[in-house]
Amino acid sequence: MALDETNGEKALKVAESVSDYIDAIKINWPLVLSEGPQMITRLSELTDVICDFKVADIPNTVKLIVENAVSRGASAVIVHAFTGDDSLKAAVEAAGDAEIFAVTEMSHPGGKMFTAKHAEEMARLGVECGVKGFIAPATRPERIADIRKIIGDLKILSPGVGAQGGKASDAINAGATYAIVGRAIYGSDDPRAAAKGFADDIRSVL
Ligand code: O7M
Repeated sequence: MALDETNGEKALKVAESVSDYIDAIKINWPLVLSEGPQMITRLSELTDVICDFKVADIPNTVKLIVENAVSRGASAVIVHAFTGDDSLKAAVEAAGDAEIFAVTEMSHPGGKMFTAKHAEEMARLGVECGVKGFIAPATRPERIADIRKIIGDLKILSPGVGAQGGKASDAINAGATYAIVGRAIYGSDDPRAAAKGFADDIRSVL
């Protein structure tokens, strides 16, 4: 679940209510900026936490961000791949036993402008640099399949399900390992029922 709810109390309530239907919580800047990085630690007491900081910087800064996120309880950190091999390797080294996931093509319409053109290249680079998985768009399942051909058994986490129009089972059928769902769960009147709906949809194709 992508927990972009900015009210900390509500975020924790949603997280608790859906914890048995999800594999991990992805935390991004909206919640960290509104409630502080201690949210990473709080949520890590419930389930695995993936810090989606889309880190895009020089190796030293990447290292400092990844180390900090992992020391607060993150099981994984998401980075951009366009920064090149030295920054990607710095992320992997700084993560230690935690995982690094790299973004390939982004799920929104603007993702076609630049990221789509270099997605395969970025996937190849990520494999070479030792990342554990990739982000690929549920809004374009055929692109998940393209990335899957390059990365072998590594993980694919696929955002764009629900609010952006993608379907979790289509993403899984195309080769995704996990679907990332945000607003369609935490913004729902009944987050638990919504999470169950996505889990059922995924199970239907496993
Ligand atoms: O389900 P939503 O649309 O409410 O939320 C989707 C989440 O996935 C949100 O946290 C985005 O920042 C993130 N995301 C995308 O939507 N598209 C991308 O291409 C990449 C990500 C992402 O998670 O990157 C790591």
